[in-house]
Amino acid sequence: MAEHKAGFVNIIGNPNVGKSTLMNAFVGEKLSIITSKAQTTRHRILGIVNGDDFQMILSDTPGIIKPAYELQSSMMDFVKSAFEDADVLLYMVEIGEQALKDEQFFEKIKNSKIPVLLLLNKIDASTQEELEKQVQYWQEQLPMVEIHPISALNNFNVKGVFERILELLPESPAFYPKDQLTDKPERFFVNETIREKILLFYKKEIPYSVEIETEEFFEEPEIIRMRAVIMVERDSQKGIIIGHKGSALKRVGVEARKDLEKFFGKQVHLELYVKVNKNWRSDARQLKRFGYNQKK
Ligand SMILES: Nc1nc2c(ncn2[C@@H]2O[C@H](COP(=O)(O)OP(=O)(O)OP(=O)(O)O)[C@@H](O)[C@H]2O)c(=O)[nH]1
Ligand SMILES: [Mg+2]
Repeated sequence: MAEHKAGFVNIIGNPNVGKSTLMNAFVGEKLSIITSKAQTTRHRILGIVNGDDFQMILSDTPGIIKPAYELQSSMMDFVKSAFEDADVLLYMVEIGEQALKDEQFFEKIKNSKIPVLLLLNKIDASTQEELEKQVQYWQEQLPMVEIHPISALNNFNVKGVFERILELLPESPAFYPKDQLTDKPERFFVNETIREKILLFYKKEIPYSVEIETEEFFEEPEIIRMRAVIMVERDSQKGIIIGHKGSALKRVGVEARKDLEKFFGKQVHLELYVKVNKNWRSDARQLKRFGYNQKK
């Protein structure tokens, strides 16, 4: 029988370096939302690439930060879990970056027993000279680690990295059915699409104070009907989300619906409303309900 390879390939790094952009490029679907703001990703999201003789299970994780509240602690628990089950680690940095802000995680990478590929991302925004300097810098920092310059955005050298990961994957049967693309349910992608629009359209603390819950997802032959609640921490934030005569909320709804129609390949009806849920991001019980705090 022909050899079959399968394993977990976990992407970690500082916020905003392009982890989600890379995972989507590998999978060829927009599984993870992407914005120019830090802490766009809050969960660990699997993206599965299947072939006849392999299954590569990528996992996108939140950017590494020092947690200031319970939600962020639980985001870092997702990162820790990504260290525990990886067969290959992809440590992503961007051009110009100087080491991980968190030394504990950096030590873990230094001492990793499993293969680590350092992906030097966003080289499209760099010069040859700067790139060479950066490669040298990282070689000194992490002599045991392979360095791969890439541009996740422009798909430069993404295929090369993919081929290298395939070589490193252990021999193993598949972990998931071969037609499965992710571990997350449909409602998760509804939540995330709405949250992406909120990250894009609102300033400062607002996006970080928001959580989405899709309460209804009902598929009819011609249309999918969805209803989602946008939760904020304070009354003042509710007003900002809704905007003058509801115009801001309407924009979120329109833009999210367009993306969801693309994602599900079907007409979508999306109803949104806003609710105050005081201090949800510091409340362990609520976080658990929203899919965080899984270990606790
Ligand atoms: N120029 C350039 N920009 C990139 C590249 N890859 C990603 N970006 C941009 O970098 C920003 C962050 O990308 P994400 O993929 O959301 O980064 P992330 O590491 O998942 O961020 P968090 O989830 O917040 O930790 C977005 O504006 C991307 O368009 C690249 O190769 N070149
Ligand atoms: Mg991300």
